[in-house]
Amino acid sequence: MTKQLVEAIADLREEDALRSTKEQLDSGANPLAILEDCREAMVVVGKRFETGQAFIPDLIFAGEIMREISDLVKPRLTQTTAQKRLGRVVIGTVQGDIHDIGKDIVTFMLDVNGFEVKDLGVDVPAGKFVDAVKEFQPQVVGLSGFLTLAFDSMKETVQAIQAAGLRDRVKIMIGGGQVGEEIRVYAGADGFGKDAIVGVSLAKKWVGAN
Ligand code: B12
Repeated sequence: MTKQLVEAIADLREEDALRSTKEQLDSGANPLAILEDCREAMVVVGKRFETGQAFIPDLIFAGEIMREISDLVKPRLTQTTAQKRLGRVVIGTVQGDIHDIGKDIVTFMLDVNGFEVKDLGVDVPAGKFVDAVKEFQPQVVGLSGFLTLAFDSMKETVQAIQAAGLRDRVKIMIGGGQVGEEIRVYAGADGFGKDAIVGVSLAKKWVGAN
């Protein structure tokens, strides 16, 4: 982890953060390590928000900095990854939740690793996932959510897919913030990913590409 980058993002020093990112990329740093630093910084911002040291505009600004950094990092990832189409994934942030920075990273990583990805966006109702499974015929569904209330939406989405008779056709992975094994069991999903890399590994395993 690069302390300098984590601190620059956490302190909302946009120019310093972007400069540090460019310097690291130019000196051959691992792009994934830079994204991990961003996530670390977001945790710091989140803690400051919890303790009243940061406010909503700060969260928004931190999100913008993170997005700008992702845009710088993405082209470096594309150069090193596969082009083949391994399978189809439907992904979205579940109903009631609009956090999409992590979901967008997962979407991008799946795409550059050879998956065809249909991104349904944010605040996606269960029925919209069901419709997308029918139309797009994915092998994998990815549910993202950061808020505690997203856990119920994830569960409802899995149940809706089951009620539509489609559960046997798809593997479902969840991710975002606090999601772990306990939430996976609660939601009735097949797997969870603590980051985008795990998401890609799960999807590859499920389509038999590992
Ligand atoms: C940026 C941010 C925002 C931005 C979001 C911008 C955007 N476009 O996404 C804005 C300002 C809009 C926002 C709004 C709110 N936020 Co906010 N936000 C954050 C913050 C600071 C960072 C989140 C983030 O982007 N992290 C970086 C990404 C890269 O990490 P990630 O999402 O975890 O994704 C990675 C993995 O989890 C995984 N992954 C993610 N999805 C998936 C999916 C699959 C299938 C897989 C396999 C993997 C996977 O891969 C990703 C990449 O490695 C967090 C604090 C924190 N702890 O991080 C609070 C936080 C999530 N927010 C919080 C809150 C309370 C809110 C608000 C309710 C505030 C309010 N009072 O209005 C609203 C909610 C609006 C809503 N309905 O959703 C709380 C949530 C508390 C809770 N447990 O419910 C947090 C934890 C802050 C806090 N400590 O209080 N927020």
